[in-house]
Amino acid sequence: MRILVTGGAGFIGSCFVRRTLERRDDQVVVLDALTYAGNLENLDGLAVDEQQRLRFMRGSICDAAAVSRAIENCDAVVNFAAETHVDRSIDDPAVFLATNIEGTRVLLDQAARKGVRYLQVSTDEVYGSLGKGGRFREDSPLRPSSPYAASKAAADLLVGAYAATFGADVVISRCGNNYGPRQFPEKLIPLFLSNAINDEPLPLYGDGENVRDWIHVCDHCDALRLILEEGDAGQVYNVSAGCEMTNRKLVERLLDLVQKPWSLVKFVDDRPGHDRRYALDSSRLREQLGWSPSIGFEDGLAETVAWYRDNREWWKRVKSGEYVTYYRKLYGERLGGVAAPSRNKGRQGG
Ligand code: NAD
Ligand code: TDX
Repeated sequence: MRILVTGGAGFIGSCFVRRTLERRDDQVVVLDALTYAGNLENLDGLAVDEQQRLRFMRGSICDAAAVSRAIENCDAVVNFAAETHVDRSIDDPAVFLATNIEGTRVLLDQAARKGVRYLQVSTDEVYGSLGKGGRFREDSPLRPSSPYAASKAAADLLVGAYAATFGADVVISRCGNNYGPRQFPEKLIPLFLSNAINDEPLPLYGDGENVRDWIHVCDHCDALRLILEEGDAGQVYNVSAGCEMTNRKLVERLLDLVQKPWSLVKFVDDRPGHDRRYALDSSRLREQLGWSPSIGFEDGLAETVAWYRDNREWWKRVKSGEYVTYYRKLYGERLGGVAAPSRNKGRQGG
């Protein structure tokens, strides 16, 4: 199988590429714009076999000509390419709408024209926020809270429309929060781990009682492969390992693993529109396609911590650029950094 993997230089996409190339008969074409979140180092060591089964093309999913070149001879498309960080979508929604909606439209046009299967990698955030009880099912209403989530929900609707109107062969996956190696250190786990290792403050939003549904990135990627090959056309599949946790609990575990004190935690203003709880019912995926996760949270988290401990150079390089300026702008002196506008003032341009 030859698969076009868009966003394959990012966190989850690069894991999917790695796992795909473990199958000797598969080939991968990566199309990635290499935004701040894309990193060619994430693909290091791959495709060094004699058959050169990995091809990398730098380009945007919004660029029809680039997509047309990349999709040639491919049997399927898996779309990971997206702007993915909620806080950035609050600061600057425009690029989220461009990449996540228009980019999806460009990909769908070409996948439908070629008649190849298209998998849209979506998220639990499209459903919005849950109270204490219940879990989202695939038919739960879409009530996105952030511009990021709204752009992903819009893309999901577009995918459904291409199936209904043009008979496109599409499937959609909706997964909870991923963790594992090579995640950009703006997301909770890698940000807090890398800060804690450096004895830097950990900015915990609100009361820290928000709940996320965690899954190891490899379990997510295995589910995606199954959905790609065996999912029913037009169907949506929730992907969850059933591991719900408050941010506060998670941070306690992280600090234990790196043996750093709770005093590093600094409570900061809550994220506007911050969803209180996510939890997914993934019985469709488990019962119809026979998927189950294989990595327990304790083991997966310990392995992730070890990866960040052993790969300081990776995250030091990633953190050394624009990232630092961005976070100083958001949190300023509250993190003990340079004086800077507060989070909300910054957002209003003050
Ligand atoms: P990431 O931010 O680590 O990587 C995104 C990748 O997309 C980067 O390599 C970036 O360069 C690339 N990209 C951005 N804009 C592009 C464009 N216009 N054209 C081509 N490439 C572009 O993201 P991730 O965490 O790996 O997420 C991958 C996908 O999975 C996203 O669609 C996201 O919505 C979805 N998802 C993520 C999570 C999670 O917890 N991280 C959970 C559920 C779903
Ligand atoms: O500095 C922080 N402090 C903090 O308290 C950050 C970055 C996050 N948080 C909180 C907000 C969330 O409740 O931690 C939780 C996780 O935050 P993120 O890592 O930003 O992830 P989240 O907003 O839950 O979204 C993630 O999961 C779904 C991914 O970023 C999305 O791409 C994915 O679709």
